[in-house]
Amino acid sequence: MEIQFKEIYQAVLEGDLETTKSLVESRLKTGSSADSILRGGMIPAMSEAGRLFEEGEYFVPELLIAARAMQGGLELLKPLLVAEDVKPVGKIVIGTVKGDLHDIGKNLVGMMLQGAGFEVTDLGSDVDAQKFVDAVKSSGATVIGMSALLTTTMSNMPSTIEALKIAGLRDKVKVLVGGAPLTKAYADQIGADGYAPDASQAAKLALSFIS
Ligand code: B1M
Repeated sequence: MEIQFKEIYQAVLEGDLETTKSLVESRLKTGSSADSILRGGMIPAMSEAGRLFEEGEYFVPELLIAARAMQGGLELLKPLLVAEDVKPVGKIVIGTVKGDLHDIGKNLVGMMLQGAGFEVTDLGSDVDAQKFVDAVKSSGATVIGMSALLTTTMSNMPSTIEALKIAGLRDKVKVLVGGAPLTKAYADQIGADGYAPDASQAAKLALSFIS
């Protein structure tokens, strides 16, 4: 975190949406670039929120409100980031697999990924294999993130990996999986590139894929 963005960092970390938005607006008015606010204050705050979550100091609600403050700030920065031509650190397509409507965890993963600087294409829930592949083609993403909350739907993950192979994309795209019933062993068994037990570690793993 850069000291000049300490207040923004603190506001995001505390999940204070209104303060985040007004501080971001005032920093923009006094000449800070959108990129410097994002990388100097907001991204470090989300990564600290992730660390606190992993250590059991933050729970899902705290992480959600921090992510909501982050989103509020991002909305203000987005048009300027486009104008400043700031490139995302990477592109990722995420979704909950076919037959599965649980999206709270997946949304949290998406927010953490955005917080880490990714351009996220969120396909929502009940996403079939071909839709993942089509989104990779149209977005140019190099990572796919699949979420499943049901033991009956996690078995739909391998079909996306198979569809990537058929489309000739398997060696160009890393596959990240997660969700309550999943394990690292299952991820290995289906040939995924990684498994993350929570949103914070999903963002870390995705970053490691592209570095
Ligand atoms: Co459902 N549901 N549900 N449900 N639901 C569970 C999952 C269940 C465990 C409840 C239970 O029986 N104890 C059970 C599954 C049992 C099983 O398969 N073993 C279950 C069931 C059975 C069902 C229905 C079949 C019930 C019915 O209709 N008979 C039905 C299925 C509908 C369908 O999907 N087709 C159903 C429906 C629903 C609601 C619609 C009512 C609602 C979902 C609303 C929504 O998501 N918009 C719902 C909810 C809320 C739950 C519980 C209560 C909470 C899930 C949740 O949001 N957790 C859940 C019980 C529970 O978990 N205590 C349950 C909070 C969330 C932040 O955690 O999603 O685990 P989670 O995400 C974590 C990690 O897993 C990880 O990071 C997240 C944050 O750190 N993670 C990833 C998740 N995705 C990741 C992806 C990654 C990496 C990490 O990389 C890409």
